Amino acid sequence: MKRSPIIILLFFVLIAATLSAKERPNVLFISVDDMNDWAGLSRGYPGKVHVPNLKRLSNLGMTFDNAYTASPVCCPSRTAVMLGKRPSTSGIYNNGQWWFPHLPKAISLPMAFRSNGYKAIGAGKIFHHTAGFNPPVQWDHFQRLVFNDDPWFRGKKINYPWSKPTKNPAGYPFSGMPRIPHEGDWGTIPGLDEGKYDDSKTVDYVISELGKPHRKPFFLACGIFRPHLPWYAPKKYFDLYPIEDIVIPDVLKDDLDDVPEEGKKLAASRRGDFIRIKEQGKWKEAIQAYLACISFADAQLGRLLDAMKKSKYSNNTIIVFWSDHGWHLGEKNHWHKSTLWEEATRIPFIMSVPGITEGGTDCKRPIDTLCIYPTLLELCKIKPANELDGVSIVPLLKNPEIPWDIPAVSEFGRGQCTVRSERYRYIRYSDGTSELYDHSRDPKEWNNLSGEKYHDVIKTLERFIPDNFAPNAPSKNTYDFDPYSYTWIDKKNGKEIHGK
Ligand SMILES: [Ca+2]
Repeated sequence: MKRSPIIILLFFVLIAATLSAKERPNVLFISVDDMNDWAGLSRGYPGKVHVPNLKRLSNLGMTFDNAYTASPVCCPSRTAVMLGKRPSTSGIYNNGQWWFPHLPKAISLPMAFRSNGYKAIGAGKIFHHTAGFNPPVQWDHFQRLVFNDDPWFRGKKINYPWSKPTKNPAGYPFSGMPRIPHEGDWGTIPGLDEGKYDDSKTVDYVISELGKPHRKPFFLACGIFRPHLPWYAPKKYFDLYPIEDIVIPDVLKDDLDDVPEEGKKLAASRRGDFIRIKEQGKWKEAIQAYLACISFADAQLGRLLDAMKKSKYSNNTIIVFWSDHGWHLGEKNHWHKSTLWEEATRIPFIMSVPGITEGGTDCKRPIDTLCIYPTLLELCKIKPANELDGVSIVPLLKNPEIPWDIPAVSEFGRGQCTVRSERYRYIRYSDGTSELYDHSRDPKEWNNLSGEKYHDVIKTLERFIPDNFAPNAPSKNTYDFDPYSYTWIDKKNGKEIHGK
């Protein structure tokens, strides 16, 4: 029988596609929000934390026990990861700055993958979660975080446990619904099925993509929102943490006495929440809710790992798991993120790379999240099209013990920075004042050593503080933004920037 040339051609196309898919791994990119080092890391929560799926993932790959954020607040942290540029390069220092109209030529991670033969798909919170941070133009498809659903808008039948709902006059652009209070809001939602939570829906979408055939290799991003406030989770996750077992973190009464004024200011920001929580005797309850949300996020990770195992992609998919920054629950008399200390900067970070990482290994070398962009590109054999601030950690993935003299760097606001080596943390505030902690003797960063005696240590660390901090990017009110056409209009000159 004579074969048709078309069939022969199709055969070779199929072989070529199979080969290229084999050569280039897929990426499952999983982020969580505000998850601090209590999530199964050493020196984390002193009590028991239920994160069986984080343990499962760490058994599949390499856990970085000294991983740090690029910036201890959502938008700058995520922008840094997704653009491969530090806040001091991009000028994106806070949650009120849109990156796309400011840097329209920047190549985000999904864009880098797409322009190199990959399909980029995602769901949930990858960039900052409010409107205008996640231009659809970057993705083949993206399912946005389901804001117009529980637990964001719960109707009137829910009793708020201790704070009252407030109205955000802006609301959300898609639903126009008022926003529930952000601070000090936690609990269970009686009658709401676990599958109806926003994070469940994000993960549903990613699981459905793992069940599909893909002709191209994929970059698949799953942005789990928890344990970001509000701390709502199904009851069974609260039940994992009986209130009598909750451990309140160690707080040194005069801890802030040796901290410069700028550090004291950061510690005092949004302290009102902490004061109210303590006044109402809710500290343990708040910790319980935070832990419940960590475990709920962990359960969502478990669903992803199950789906990955069942899929045909499991042998050829890199998994990277990272949190956008940490969170204080009273340490240093602070509640929230937005400081340069260990609590706000240290994060869970795990990578599993088939053929490279050995399952169940730990790496103690300090890294920061700027490594994600160059590492993924290197592993997927993509040459970066623009300059990146971070370094690839492929050498550590191959051998976690190799000498590594690059510290982790985290920035908060223009001109403020911390450098974390395996042993020390150095902090420098915008007015030049500083802190130094020796983690070999002081893991809670209680004793500020900054001074002449440690001149040599400081000199080694301050080399990594950026020489220049880019001016602040324009704030959101520079533009009119239309979420439907995803267009920004510069109010000054009428210039339009399209993100769709
Ligand atoms: Ca202190």
